[in-house]
Amino acid sequence: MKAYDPHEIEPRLQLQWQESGLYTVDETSDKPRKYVLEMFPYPSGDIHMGHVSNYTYGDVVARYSRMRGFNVLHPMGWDAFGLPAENAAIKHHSHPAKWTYDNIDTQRASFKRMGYSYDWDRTVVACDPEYYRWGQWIFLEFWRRGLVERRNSPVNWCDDCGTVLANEQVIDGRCWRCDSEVQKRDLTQWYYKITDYAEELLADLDQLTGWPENVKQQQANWIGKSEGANVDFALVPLAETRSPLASDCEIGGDVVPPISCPAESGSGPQASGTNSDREVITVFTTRADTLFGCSFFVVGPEYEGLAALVAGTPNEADVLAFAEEARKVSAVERAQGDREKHGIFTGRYVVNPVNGEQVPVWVADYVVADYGTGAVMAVPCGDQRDFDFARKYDLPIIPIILSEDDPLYEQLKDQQGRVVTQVDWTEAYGAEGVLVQSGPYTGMKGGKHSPAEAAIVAALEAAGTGKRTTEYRLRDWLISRQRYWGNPIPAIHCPQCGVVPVPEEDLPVRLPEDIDLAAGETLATHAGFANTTCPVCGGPAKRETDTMDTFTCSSWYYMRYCDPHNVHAPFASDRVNAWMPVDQYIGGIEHAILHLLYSRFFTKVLRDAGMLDFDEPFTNLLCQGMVLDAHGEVMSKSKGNVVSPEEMIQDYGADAVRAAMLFMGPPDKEKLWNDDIVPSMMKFLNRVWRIVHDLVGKAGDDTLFDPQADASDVHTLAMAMKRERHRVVGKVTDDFDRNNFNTALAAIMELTNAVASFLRLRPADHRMACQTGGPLCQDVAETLVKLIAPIAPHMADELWQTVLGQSGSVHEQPWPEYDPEQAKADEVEIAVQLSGKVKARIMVAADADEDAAVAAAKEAVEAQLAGKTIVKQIYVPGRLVNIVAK
Ligand code: ANZ
Ligand code: ZN
Repeated sequence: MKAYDPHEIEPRLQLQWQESGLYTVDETSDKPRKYVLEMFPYPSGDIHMGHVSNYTYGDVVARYSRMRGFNVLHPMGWDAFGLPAENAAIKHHSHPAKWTYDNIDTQRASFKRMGYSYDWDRTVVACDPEYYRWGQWIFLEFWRRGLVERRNSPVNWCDDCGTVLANEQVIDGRCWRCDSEVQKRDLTQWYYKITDYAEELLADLDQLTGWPENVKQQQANWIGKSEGANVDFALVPLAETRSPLASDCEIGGDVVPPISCPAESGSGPQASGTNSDREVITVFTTRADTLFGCSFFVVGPEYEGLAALVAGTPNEADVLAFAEEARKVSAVERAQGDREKHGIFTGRYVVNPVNGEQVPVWVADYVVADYGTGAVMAVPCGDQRDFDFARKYDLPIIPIILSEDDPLYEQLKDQQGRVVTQVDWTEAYGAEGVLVQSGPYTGMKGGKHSPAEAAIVAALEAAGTGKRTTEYRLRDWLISRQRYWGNPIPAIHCPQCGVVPVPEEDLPVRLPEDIDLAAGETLATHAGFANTTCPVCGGPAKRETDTMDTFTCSSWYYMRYCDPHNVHAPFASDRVNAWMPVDQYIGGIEHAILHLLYSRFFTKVLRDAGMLDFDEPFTNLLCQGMVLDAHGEVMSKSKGNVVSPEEMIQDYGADAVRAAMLFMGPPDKEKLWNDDIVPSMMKFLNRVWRIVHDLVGKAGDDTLFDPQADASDVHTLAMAMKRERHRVVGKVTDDFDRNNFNTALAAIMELTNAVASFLRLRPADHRMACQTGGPLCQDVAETLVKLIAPIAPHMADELWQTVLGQSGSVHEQPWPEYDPEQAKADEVEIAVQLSGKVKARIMVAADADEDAAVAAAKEAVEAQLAGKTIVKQIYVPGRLVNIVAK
C-alpha cells in the first residue's frame, strides 16, 4: 500500500479539478439550485485561522450540497477598498492597488491550496472599475429614488483614520477599525436614507427563521423602535417667570403644594390654550402615563434653541459654558445609564399640558441630541436616569405609579394634595403599576402601551398638545469618506446648477492612478480629478472628492456573483432571481449589524427599483465562533500567539487542517486551538486511508487482519459493520443538514471503529471471496470515501479514483443512501427497575413485545422478587421495564 502523502496528492488533484472545470457552475443545468456563500475577505495578506474556519465551513456545505444533487453556486471575491491599503501605500511610497492585488494573489493561492471548491470565473474584486462602476450606478439609482441626501450635521470623526464614520462603525465610542476615540464634528456629508426602511428592516426579521436569534435581536435593538408620543410643553415667557425654583418649590413636609401655582391643577389636558400661539418645546416620551409625575424638564447640551432660551437669564453664561463642556463627551458615553449625570438650571419654566404646572427647565448631559426631540420630560419616579438626576440636584420625586401591593399605594390611592420627595426610595419604579396622584387617571393601569398611556395621549391629541409617534434609534447611513482608496461618489458641484449627478454614460468615475499619497496628495488636491465641467450647463465645476464607505461595496457583491461579467447593468434581474436569496451565508458575528443590516437595506431598495423579486438576501445565516489560542485568548500578532495555517498545511496538508478545524467544536461556538489537533487528525486520515485499502483487499502488509484474534464473532461483527454503515450515513446526513460538522466527523470515526473491528477478524482474500463479504466491503469502502469527501476532499478523491478504481471525481457522486431499518440494532439494552430503582441491564430484541421484555426482566431480578407480589409492571420499549412489588 502506498503511504498517505497529502503533499503529493493535494496539488495534483487541485490541478485536475481546475483543468476539468469541476466547480464551474453550469447555468443550463436543470438540477435544483443552491447558493452557498461566505463573506468575502478583506485582502489583508496571509490567511489566518478565522479565514480557515469560515471558508472550510462554506466548502463543506458546498461540496455536500453538490453530492446531494444541487447545482451549487460557490463564488469568491475580495472586499478590496479600504484604509489599510492606503496606509501601506503611504508607508512604502507605492500605490494602494499594488498592495491590494499582491495580497489578493497571496490569498487566492492559499484558498486554492486549501482545496476550496470555488468557481473562480466569477471572482468579484471591489476595487475593479468593472465592479465599482455599478456601485456608482446604484448610488445614482438611490438618488433617483430619493434615498440620497447631503446634509450638514454633527458626525463621527476618527482622527487616526482621517475620515468620518457611520454610527454603526462607532463601537462604544471608538472607531471600529483603529479603536481610537471618535469625536463629533459638524460636516456636510452624504447619507443613504436607511431610516426610510426602518420599519420593514425590523418587521422582516420575523421572516429570517434561518438566522441566529442573537443576530436578529442585535438588529432589532439597533433599529430600536419605540412607540410613544410627542408632547408639547409651552414655554413660560421670560417676563412671566416669577421666581427661581427654590422658593417656588419648598419641600418641607410630606405634603407640598404644586411645583408652581397654575390655574387649575389636576384637571387633565387643558382644552383651552392649544400651544399654537406660544413657544413650545416638544418631548418624545414612551410614558405619557407618567406626565403627572413630571417634576422638571431637560434639554440636551446640543438643544438648538438653547442660546435663545437662556438669553437674558441670570444663568446665561454659566449654562452656555456648561453645554459647551458637555457636548465634548460622546453620545454613546453619555447614554450609558450608570454614568454620573451633570446638569444646570436654565432659569426658565415650561407648562405641563396635563395639569398646567410650571416645571423648571434644566440642561443635562444624559439627554442625547439625536433621539426623539432632544428634550425630555423628567419623571424621576418612573425613570432611573431622571431619578439619579433628581437625587443629585435635589429635585422633587413625585410618586405617581406604584405596585398595588406597595404599602405606599394604600396611603396615596385617595391622596388629594401631593406627596413629593420619597426619601427612602433608592431607585425609580420602572415597571407597570397603578397610577396615583394623577388627576382623572388615578387608579388606571400605567406602563408602556398601558391603558393610562393610551387615555392620556388621546386627551393630549384632542387638546392639540400631543401626537402619537414612533421613534427609531436607527439613523441614516453616512456613506461619504474623506479617503482616496474607495469608490468615488459620482456627483459634481457646479456653481450654477448646484450638486448634480454624473450622467450614467460617464460612469465609472475612475480613481486617478497618478496620485502621490505619501506626499499628502488627495482626491481634492488632485487637479486632474477634481476639476471638471458641469454636465448640465457645461461650465467649469468641481467633482465630489469623497469616496463611498466600503460597506457600500459589500452590500451587493453577492448579487454581482450571479452575473459577474455583465457590462450593461449591475446584473440581469433574472440571473440574480434564479440564484438568490443566498441559501447558506457564513461569516463572522462582528457583522451582526454592519454588513448584514446594510445588505438587507440594499436588497429592499433594489427590489423596490424592480430589479429583484425577493425581500431578504440571506435565508440561512451561520455566524462562526472565533478560533482562540489554547488559553482562550484572541490570536494576534502583538501577542505572538498566532497559529499560521500556512505552516500547518506545509506540515500536514490541507485535508488534516480542514478536518482539525471542523472537529474543534460546533461552528458557531468559540474554539480553543490546541497543537495536537492537526497531528491527531492526520492520524485519523491515515487510518481511513488504510481501512479503505484494506476493505478492498489492497492493503498488502498494512492489513488490519490479526491472525491471533478470536474469529468466532466474525459474522456478528460483519453485521455490526453493516448496521453502522446505515446508522452513520443517517447521522452524518442529519448533521450536515444542520451544519453540525464536528459531530458528523465524530460519527465517521465511529464507523471506522466498526470497520476496523471487523477487519481484524478476517483476511482480505477470504472477505473478497465470500459472497456477502465482497459486496459489503466494497459498499462500506465507497460509503466511507463519500462521507469524508466534503471534509477531506483530496484524500477522498484519490481513494475514489485510484484505490476504488472509479471513473470521474468523488465530488460528482451522489450522496450515499441509507436504510433506517438496516440501521436498527437487532438487540437493545434496557434497564430493569424495581420500584423505580435500576437493578439490572439486559439485552432484548429491539422489537420485543411487552410480554417478552417483562419476562426477561423478571428473570434478571428473580432473586430480589422472591417472596413479593407484583403490583404493577411498566414497559417502555427500547428503554426500561419497571416492576413494582411488595
Ligand atoms: C418620560 C418617561 C417616564 C420616560 C418614565 C421613560 C420612563 P425608549 O423607550 O428607549 O425609546 N428620552 C427621550 N428622548 C431622549 C433623549 N434625546 N435623550 C435621552 N433620553 C430621552 O426611551 C424613551 C424614553 O427616553 C422617553 O420616555 C424619555 O423618557 C427618554 F417613567 O419620558 B421618557
Ligand atoms: Zn479610525
